[in-house]
Amino acid sequence: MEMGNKRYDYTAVVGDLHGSKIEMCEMIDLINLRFPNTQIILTSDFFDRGYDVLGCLALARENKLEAVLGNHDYRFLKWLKNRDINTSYYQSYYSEVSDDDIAYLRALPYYIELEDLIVVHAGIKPGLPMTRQDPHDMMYLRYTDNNRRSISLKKINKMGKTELNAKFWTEFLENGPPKNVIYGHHVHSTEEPFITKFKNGTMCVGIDTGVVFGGMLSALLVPRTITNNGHDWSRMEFLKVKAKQVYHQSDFVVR
Ligand SMILES: [Mn+2]
Repeated sequence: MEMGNKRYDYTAVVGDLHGSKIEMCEMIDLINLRFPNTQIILTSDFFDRGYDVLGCLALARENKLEAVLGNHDYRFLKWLKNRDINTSYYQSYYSEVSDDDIAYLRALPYYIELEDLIVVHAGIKPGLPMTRQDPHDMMYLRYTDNNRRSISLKKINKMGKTELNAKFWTEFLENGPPKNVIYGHHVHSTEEPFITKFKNGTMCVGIDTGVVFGGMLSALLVPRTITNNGHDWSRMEFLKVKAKQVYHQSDFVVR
């Protein structure tokens, strides 16, 4: 989803939404006011848990925001394909979602890659170029064992990370990803984005600070370089909008 030749002054990656429309509006206003001419990229997960899923989706579409497909958005698209399957849960969204919203969702990529950064909803595996990453990993990756079998959060919360020898996907990158990776999907903390730094000078930044769980909506904001061939990472900062309330109770201990 490259936006032609448009030159921006900043890039902002905004974390997972889950229907948190008021906080999303506040964040977009904050970015537009303080950092005009910003390329905004969402880690998405518009769907489930929150109070105004379709409002967030419409806002993203109307503002022509770029976004990567989240697992919850993917689930809705999957449901759309075969509407008669067991769950009527998505029916309420479907009765109100516009064709434009569906077209917007269907056009979302699994990742967005700029000169010196990658935005993905969940994670990536090491040693593979982005074009060869598994879409399922890009939307779902979290903890696995050493054989890369997924371990659910439920199991981790029950038995403990150490006991299960569970490793977060970033722990497999060892020397680091080829470019900085900004991701959502996993709430490491409801206060602060989670930064993992690597030997090669790159980093992974987990930007989902659980707004729907009463945490924050966070955005990573970084200026582009004057020559416009990347970003000035020494000037990276985080913008935060506190959730107005707890919209959904988390089943998991945030760690
Ligand atoms: Mn997710």
